[in-house]
Amino acid sequence: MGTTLIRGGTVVSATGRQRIDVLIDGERIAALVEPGSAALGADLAGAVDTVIDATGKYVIPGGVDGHTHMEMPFGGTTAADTFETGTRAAAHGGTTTIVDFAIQTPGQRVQDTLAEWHEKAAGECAIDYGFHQILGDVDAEALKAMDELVTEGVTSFKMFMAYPGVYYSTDGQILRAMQQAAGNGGLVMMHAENGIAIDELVTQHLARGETSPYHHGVSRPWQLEEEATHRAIMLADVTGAPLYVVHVSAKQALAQIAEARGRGRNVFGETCPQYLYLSLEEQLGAPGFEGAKWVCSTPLRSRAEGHQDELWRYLRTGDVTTVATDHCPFCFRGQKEMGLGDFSKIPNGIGGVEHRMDLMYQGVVSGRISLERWVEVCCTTPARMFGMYPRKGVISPGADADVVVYDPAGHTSIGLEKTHHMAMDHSAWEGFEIDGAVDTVLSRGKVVVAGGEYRGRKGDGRFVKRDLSQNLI
Ligand code: DUC
Ligand code: ZN
Ligand code: ZN
Repeated sequence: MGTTLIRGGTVVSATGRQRIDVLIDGERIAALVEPGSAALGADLAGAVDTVIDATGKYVIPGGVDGHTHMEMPFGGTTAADTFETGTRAAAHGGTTTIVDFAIQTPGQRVQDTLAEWHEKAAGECAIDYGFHQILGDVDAEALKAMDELVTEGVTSFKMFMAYPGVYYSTDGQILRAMQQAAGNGGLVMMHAENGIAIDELVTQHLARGETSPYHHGVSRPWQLEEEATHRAIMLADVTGAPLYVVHVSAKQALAQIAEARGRGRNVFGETCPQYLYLSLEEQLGAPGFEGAKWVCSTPLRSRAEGHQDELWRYLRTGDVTTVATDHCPFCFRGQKEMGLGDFSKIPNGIGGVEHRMDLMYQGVVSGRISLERWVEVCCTTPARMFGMYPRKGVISPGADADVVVYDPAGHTSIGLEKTHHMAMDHSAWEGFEIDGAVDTVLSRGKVVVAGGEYRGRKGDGRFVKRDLSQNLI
């Protein structure tokens, strides 16, 4: 692998930007070198093994997507991307670390499910990966397992207030898991929707013959996201545990998070590009069964109600802490089609791991967020939040050399199937024109993508044992 110099670019961090060169030695960043600096020898470029010209381009830390579901079993089928295809697609899009979810369902030992997910991912990934643990059955054994997992680098635990009978936890179970996390330093992640009430609404819509994908959205109204978010915050308050609310889509839920943060609570909100750009009316309400492509939970929200603009505002002002994808791809043919005539049978999920960096860069182009905030919410903060900083999420001596050269003059058109690398027969982002393009991607010092071409290998990616100490930002 040797030494690499990334020369001529502008290094962007969460706190600023600087014209400086990046020297990589093996898998790590060795130094940031002032152009023309004599300190490391006048002709550094001549002394290294590889020179990457980043003139006119941004040099940013590799993206960290803290919420993906490769090969996730859901509603009788399995998410279409394997760890191999999904991480390769992520690399194409400038993401160099994912944190995926091992899933425990009732009757399973937590440790066994984590072992199963390790097996699925080992030797398959193009980029580094970590795991959160989904707790689908919080009992005494599962609580004990939480203590064990935090010592094994799995330091965050997701529970569901939705999906009764599948992943759902009662308030009592949530309270117990939060108490455990308060004791062992783990982070509780919450899918905050009132699933009991939602199931009633789903039954009522179907009984009225309202079976289209649009009704997936209206059966999960924002009130039931706001209510669950508030409840989760109150449970966290009682226990003293920090709380990370995943895939927030309703502006009212974010107002709850902002209010808690205003009271000094350790409550954090994650959103996803789909909630910033897409809507109930335009996508879920597309003609015929087309809207199934965008069935996910929490659902896309009404543009008329102004959720998207409010989410951008919260992102700019800091109450949205991170942007992840909740990448959970299903093909239209054969998978989404399982819900023809009954929206409740459409597997929930949107694929997007490949497009997050590009899509969020559009927020910079349109002036909604700064260049630094882009790096902060997509790279640095997820690394800090999930205990991987300063190995990940920053270009600094000693950090892993996960680096993206991003070309602001590039252009990416997201089209039908084969303009992306995800294992899907459609794209939720079809028709999006992206100003800017990923140019070169390095994962621990190795060029894995250059000029749109994949140069890595499956198995390049390693498990990241996460640390508790940086869990909070
Ligand atoms: N939401 C989704 O859209 N898919 C997977 C699970 C979830 O919570
Ligand atoms: Zn969820
Ligand atoms: Zn998810």
